[in-house]
Amino acid sequence: MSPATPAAPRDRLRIAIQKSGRLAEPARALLASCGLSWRESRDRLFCYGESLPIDLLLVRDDDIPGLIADGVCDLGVVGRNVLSEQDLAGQTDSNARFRELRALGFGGCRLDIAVPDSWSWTDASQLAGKRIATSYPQLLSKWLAGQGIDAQVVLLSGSVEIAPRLGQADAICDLVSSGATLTANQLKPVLTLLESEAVLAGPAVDFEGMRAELMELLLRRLDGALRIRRSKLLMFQAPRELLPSLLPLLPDAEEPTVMQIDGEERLALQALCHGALTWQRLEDLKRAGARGLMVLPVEGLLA
Ligand code: PRT
Ligand code: ZN
Repeated sequence: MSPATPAAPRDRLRIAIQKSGRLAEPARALLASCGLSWRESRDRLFCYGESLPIDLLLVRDDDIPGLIADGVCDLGVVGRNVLSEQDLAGQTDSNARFRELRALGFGGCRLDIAVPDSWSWTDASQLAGKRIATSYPQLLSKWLAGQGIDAQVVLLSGSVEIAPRLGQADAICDLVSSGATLTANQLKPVLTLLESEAVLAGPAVDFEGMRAELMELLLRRLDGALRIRRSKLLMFQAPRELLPSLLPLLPDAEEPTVMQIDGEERLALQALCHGALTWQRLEDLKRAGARGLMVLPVEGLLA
């Protein structure tokens, strides 16, 4: 991004998202599901909002908090790990510079401390006097201070997981999702410092005028889109007398629509469920007498 990029105009909203990487596609897809569409600039760094005055700036994820702090962008989609680290790094007092407006349900990972498999781990006091390699020095130092542990923070910008094998550190503090990278490097996770996912971030101060209106509209649509993502329409049939044992199995469902079929005794039900409809839940429903179970995606929802 050019350093001369001007501040976001007051009558439009400008959102920074990752140009490429783990959060790039899901961020765009989520914003598109809120009815946003764009015309892309030739250099593929800027997307001009067509359906609404909401533009995108495509950047490296690490630049997003700084762009918000400088007012170049109004909002950003970034991992909580990056936002929290940079929030701590840039604070001149203890006040947060950024606000996490919504958790977005993708890019999930944990910031973990991991130690060599060979350690017999008991508790955090074992880290005292040790060297811990990380790309998250602020979050790690804050955590160590909170625990009263005196350890050395070794700052690395990448390949943190090989630091113990190279003799650069005794333990690491890094992002983990499946855990495969740790296993491949003979490390094991022992503590979680932060549960992370992609978030919509903004400055700690409120917007005014048109930007405030646009943000309200965006958040309203985002809430609807996030709710729909988690929602499924469940359809099944069951004998009427089994209803009292079936309905408690749907605690996250809205009032089901019940239709009579085959005279009085057999019912067809449809319920909008807002939680995960796992195989386990479907099997529980079947055991309780539900038949013809069908789970359908929800494309739109207007209360
Ligand atoms: O180019 P740019 O700077 O924009 O991208 P980047 O390479 O810095 O970021 P990217 O795309 O790798 O990650 C962006 C964000 O995705 C991170 O800031 C996190 O919020 C989130 N995320 C989710 C992850 C992971 N999962 C993840 N597993 N970011 C990194 N990892 C790495 C981790 O650092 C480790 O090396 O994957 C490895 C561990 O993965 P597992 O599955 O083996 O445990
Ligand atoms: Zn990055």
